[in-house]
Amino acid sequence: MGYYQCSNNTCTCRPQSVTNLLANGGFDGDLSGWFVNDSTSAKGYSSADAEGCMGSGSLLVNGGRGDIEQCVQVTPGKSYNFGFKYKQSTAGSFACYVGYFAGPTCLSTDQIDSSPRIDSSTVGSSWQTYTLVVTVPDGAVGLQVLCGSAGMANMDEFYVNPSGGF
Ligand SMILES: [Ca+2]
Repeated sequence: MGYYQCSNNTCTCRPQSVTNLLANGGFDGDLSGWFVNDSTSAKGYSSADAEGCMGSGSLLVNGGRGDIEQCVQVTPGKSYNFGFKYKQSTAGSFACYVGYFAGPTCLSTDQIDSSPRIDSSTVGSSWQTYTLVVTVPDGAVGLQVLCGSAGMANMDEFYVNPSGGF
């Protein structure tokens, strides 16, 4: 437990990379930046942080019928690193998709394609790392990260980054 760095009596958690396109990929204090299309009990904020930082937390998913989403603008044909950290006690508690859209705001009617389902059978009390390189299809300028859940999991430090990680 502890902060990433302290100076002049001010302590901060690890900042996300400036090239990470997502807003608030690390859930620093809340779910701002993300569109929550579900109840707060199914997609809520947890103070459990992937790096144990007291100034940050994570997304707590717990079943529900909807999802949590964020849309970023991308370049057709370009590759991006996608990833996040998670922990779950039951396999397949979360399911995420990377979707590609012809419009920059990821309207459902503009969807061109989607990644295969992203989930994991790895369980335990320690944080795990998921990484994937995605290539944006021709004609797509919006990329949406969407996660739903069938069980309970903590998720943190999401990124969509052309040149790095979280
Ligand atoms: Ca965090």
